[in-house]
Amino acid sequence: MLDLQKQLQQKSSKQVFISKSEILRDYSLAVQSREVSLIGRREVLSGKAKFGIFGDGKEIAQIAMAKAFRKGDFRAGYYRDQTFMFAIGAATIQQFFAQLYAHADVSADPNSAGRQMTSHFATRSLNPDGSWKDLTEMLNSSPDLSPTGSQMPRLVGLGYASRLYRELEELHQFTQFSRNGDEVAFGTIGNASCAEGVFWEAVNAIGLLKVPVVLSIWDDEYGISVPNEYQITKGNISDLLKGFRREPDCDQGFDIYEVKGWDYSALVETYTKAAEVARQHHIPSIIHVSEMTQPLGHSTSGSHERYKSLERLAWEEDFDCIRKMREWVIEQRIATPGELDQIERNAKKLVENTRTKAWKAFTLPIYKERQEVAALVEEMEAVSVHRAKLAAIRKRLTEKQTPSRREIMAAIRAALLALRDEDIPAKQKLIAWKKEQRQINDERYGSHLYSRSAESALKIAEVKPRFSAGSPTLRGFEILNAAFDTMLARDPRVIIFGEDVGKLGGVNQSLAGLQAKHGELRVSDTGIREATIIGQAIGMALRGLRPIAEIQYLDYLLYALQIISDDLATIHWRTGGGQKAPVIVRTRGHRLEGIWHAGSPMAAVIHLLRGMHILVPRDMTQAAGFYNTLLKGDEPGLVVEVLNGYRLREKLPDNIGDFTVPLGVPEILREGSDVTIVTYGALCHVALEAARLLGEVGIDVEVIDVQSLMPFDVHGKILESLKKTSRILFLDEDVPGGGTAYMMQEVIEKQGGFYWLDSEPRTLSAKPHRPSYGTDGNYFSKPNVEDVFETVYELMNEADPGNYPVFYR
Ligand SMILES: Cc1ncc(C[n+]2csc(CCOP(=O)(O)OP(=O)(O)O)c2C)c(N)n1
Repeated sequence: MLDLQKQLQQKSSKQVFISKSEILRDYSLAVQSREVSLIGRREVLSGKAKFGIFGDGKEIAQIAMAKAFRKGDFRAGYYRDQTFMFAIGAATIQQFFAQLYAHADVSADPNSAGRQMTSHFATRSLNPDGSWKDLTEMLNSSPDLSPTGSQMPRLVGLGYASRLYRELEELHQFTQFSRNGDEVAFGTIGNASCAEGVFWEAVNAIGLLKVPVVLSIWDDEYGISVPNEYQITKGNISDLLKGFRREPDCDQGFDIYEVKGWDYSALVETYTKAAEVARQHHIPSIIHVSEMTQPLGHSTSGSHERYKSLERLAWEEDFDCIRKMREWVIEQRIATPGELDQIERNAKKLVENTRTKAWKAFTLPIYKERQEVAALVEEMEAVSVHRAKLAAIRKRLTEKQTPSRREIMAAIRAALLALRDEDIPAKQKLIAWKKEQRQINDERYGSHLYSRSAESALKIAEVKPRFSAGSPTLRGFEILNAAFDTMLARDPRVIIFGEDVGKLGGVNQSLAGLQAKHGELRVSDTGIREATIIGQAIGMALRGLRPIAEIQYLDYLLYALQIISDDLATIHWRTGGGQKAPVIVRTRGHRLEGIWHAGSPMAAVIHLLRGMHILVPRDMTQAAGFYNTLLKGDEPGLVVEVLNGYRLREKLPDNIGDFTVPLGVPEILREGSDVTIVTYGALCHVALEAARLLGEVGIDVEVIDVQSLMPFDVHGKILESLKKTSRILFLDEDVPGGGTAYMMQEVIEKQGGFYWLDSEPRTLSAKPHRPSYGTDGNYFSKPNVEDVFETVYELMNEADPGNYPVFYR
């Protein structure tokens, strides 16, 4: 420990040398970035772009941070970081304007293909075919999101990955992702966002995991209009963070620095020092950058004069970081005022020229599309009896100075409406154009919700489980244990963690003994911190690892749902296929007891997690098969294991580590010809028992286990069943109108099941209240065998009351 202290002291006494030309380059960049903000704001206020949020007032600190950033490092920041992104060369000014205009083309806006609002950055970790690039040769940024503080959970994992890559020898081979775990994760956050719970959860996790993170707090004393005194106890975040401070002779905790946002040389020195310590010793630091300003106000949505005092506004002018740097440069005789004026003039010119280029590139294809449509409408005008109407539509479309695709499409639709009673050849051309462009636009705005790579989970070939005479019969948890053991042995990138996962081996023992066998870093305990358990997994997956993050019970997934929904599920789509995070979230739910151990909020999951696969295996063999499939794929997935399945006995497949269960393929558990029951998870057994009883009264029920809610029945197997039975019941343990309504829409609307129905489609779910405690509470809260029996019986009674008279009410 003393050695470490000595080394650290030597580091901190090191002077950082910056040449004059570098200082002037930095000044020029800061001025350019400010100009980007000013012109960007103008573009929004003049109606060329919809919304603007910029990094004005934060320029100098970000330039300093960029100096410490190395290849392989990662950023997890937020919408203020444009100067940093320019400084490391991971974003250009032209790309910035392209995103401001929402230029939906990945070559113009590589951050988000025009899908994210301005200043939401991301670098491209993937090749166009979805395979990984060499991340150690890149300066990386994970993709930004707008919910304040949401960059924090993944910062934990981005840093933790370095620790794993350094400390696990078996990972040293993955040189495309790490060189000895030397990579630092740089986080940035606004002062007000430090009031978010995830901030504290992440800081605590980073501190105790001892990961190389340099976290900057950009403190301009406000969160939109609300000052620090309403955000932070004592009004000062550094004061509050003192408890996390590392003691001099200790390697636990953070190094905490406070530095002014306008003090160029102190900032450079602080970042250099903090990053070196993090890189070499995996000691994290927090850099509280105070006295920052926001000269253009929070965003284009309002002006700060409404809530800042005149004194504050005057102070912000005096302490503007660029002004301060200018004064310092002159004072140090690095340049004369005249030379700096010239730099400022050049910067203005450069930014304005670049903006013009970005605008032209954005509008050109849209002008071209408008021209094509105008020409087609004109062609129709020549022969149509509705000439006047068409001419008016064309005029409206062409006289707009800045056309949008929305207006082009609306004009086409208006023209087709005008021509509804007239058939002319040019109309067909217009319809064909509309159809083609619809497809292009669906792709332009919606591609990459799921992977398109060779590893897409939907492309993973099915390998059936193999059984032999010697296959033992084990309890469910032992089946899973054998499966996880093989996964860990087969692939060193597989890392499993969660609450009670390590030493105890999981609350259901499915990981028992695996920490002892594979080591503490491969199977590890975490604190009770669901959001950052997921964030840890996201950051690790963004850096090439294959995390399996456990959330102890499905009901507690809600703590992490925001981050899974906002971040994980959208990563691939919101970067236009630029990044992927194949996280496996493992949890368990449904049948246990009481409100918070027996819930089944499946609709919440289904509707919030588009972009992930949602799997609900009915037993542990199916679960193992799903894990194998997901691990061969490159997409995130959620697996909900059935709580009461751990003690049930199943046959262990001989190929436990290799067999796969295909996604989106339901399984017919029982064939029948009268009614189809569509269900999943724990209710499979309930449905089968009800089907047995119904068989006794002459009703032949087909039971289908959906098992993969997303993707849902990709081959239309359920429709085939419905064609046979023409009656259908959707059954689950979610609230009424939850998972059952989702399944009904899939089959009745999407698959066209409506046309094959002889009875109205039915749903049977749990009650709208949460499951009540105890055996009886459960019986009257959730669908049971008798409920299923009666619901199906009613369907048959309606169809044939003579043969199926009601006997129970
Ligand atoms: C979860 C969430 N709540 C509210 C908002 C609306 N919002 C956007 S920025 C902001 C203020 C953030 O202030 P701060 O963290 O200090 O960063 P700054 O914008 O000042 O750089 C708020 C309240 C949001 N984006 N996300």
